[in-house]
Amino acid sequence: MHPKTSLALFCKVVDNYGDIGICWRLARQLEQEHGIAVTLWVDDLRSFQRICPAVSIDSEIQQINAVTVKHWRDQDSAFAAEEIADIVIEFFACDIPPGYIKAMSERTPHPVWFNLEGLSAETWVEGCHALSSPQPLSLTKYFFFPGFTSRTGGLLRESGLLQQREAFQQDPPAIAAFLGQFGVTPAEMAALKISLFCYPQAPVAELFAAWQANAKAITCLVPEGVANDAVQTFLGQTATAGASATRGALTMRVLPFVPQPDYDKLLWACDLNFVRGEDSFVRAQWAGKPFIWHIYPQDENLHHVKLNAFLQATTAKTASLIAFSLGWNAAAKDTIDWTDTWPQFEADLSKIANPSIDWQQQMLANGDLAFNLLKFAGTVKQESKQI
Ligand code: TRH
Repeated sequence: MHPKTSLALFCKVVDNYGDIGICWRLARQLEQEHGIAVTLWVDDLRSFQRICPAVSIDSEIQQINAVTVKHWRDQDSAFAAEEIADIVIEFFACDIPPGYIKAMSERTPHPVWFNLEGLSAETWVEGCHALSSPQPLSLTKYFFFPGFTSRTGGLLRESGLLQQREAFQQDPPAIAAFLGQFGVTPAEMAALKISLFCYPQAPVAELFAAWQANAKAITCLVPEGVANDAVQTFLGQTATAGASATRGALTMRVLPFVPQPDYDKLLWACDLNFVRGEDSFVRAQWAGKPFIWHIYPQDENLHHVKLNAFLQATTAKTASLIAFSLGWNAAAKDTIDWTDTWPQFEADLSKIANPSIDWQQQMLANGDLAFNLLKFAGTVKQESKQI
């Protein structure tokens, strides 16, 4: 019997939950669907615990869903060549420990070494995806880019995800039970359901005012800690999980920050999702519902270039979605009047829902990121045997 392929995934949490969110999703999928022995090195167990309550924040090493999780805190220790995995991934150019790199060079064969990059729809990504970069100690690193075209690594997607989603969306009692556990009432379920996940800079208070004045009832479900100031002002009380208030057409309900698989269900259950960063942005695309993306802000408004690249690439759009997205990300040329912009966008929601299914078909054709990454690692291994 062949020993399992081993893989080490190094994750530094720069900010929030996206870094660990992506690495955890990838680690689980590699183990569950491909039988890889995965070790996930992560420096911030507290952030990890927020999306995965099974994580113990005091453990140096723990097994979660058959993935070995190591608390990454010591950059200086030495490693033996036998400890080095067959495949090594550094997420987002985090510097992996020098001792680990040295042991990589002492291992025969050398592991296949990846830098897994962030997601962008910009066209230069295709030219950089899978490029090799010679490193000291005769090592080679490969750049692996997720993306939206067949010349990129594709998007993270577990096998069976879309079937699970469809089964859930076609099961009203399951949706009612899921939302009911957060106190969402039948009347709130019958309204236009919107999940809200964004950065603090979003013009949330202005949008709440437009929703309050809406012709149709709206239920806004917001995880605890998100848009805290505006939510608190609207509620007139602390925005802790379970708090809710109705003003005009808008009912606001604060949810707990849910475990990662439940966040998918929340996206599947809502009619419109506001998402942010990278991982929730991708999950919203697999949810098959209209969504608005709040992109992670970068210096010199670099994120506006990325936002525009995505808006240009996606087929799931209307003029009102583009106007809304630019306004939401402070990337519009003119000042946005949300009381005008919202009704136009709301009227277009059904038009956006269908193209989003076409967009999904395009993304599906690119294969999923975990599969593409392993396939590429196999090719690299094969080529290095022939040299
Ligand atoms: O949290 P984010 O803003 O994360 C990131 C980081 O800031 C990172 O440094 C940056 O590189 C990246 O954005 C672009 O947003 P994101 O990527 O959507 O990650 C959120 C994760 O949290 C995702 O895995 C879903 C999960 N989540 C839950 O598990 N439960 C919840 O209730 C919510 C709201 C999210």
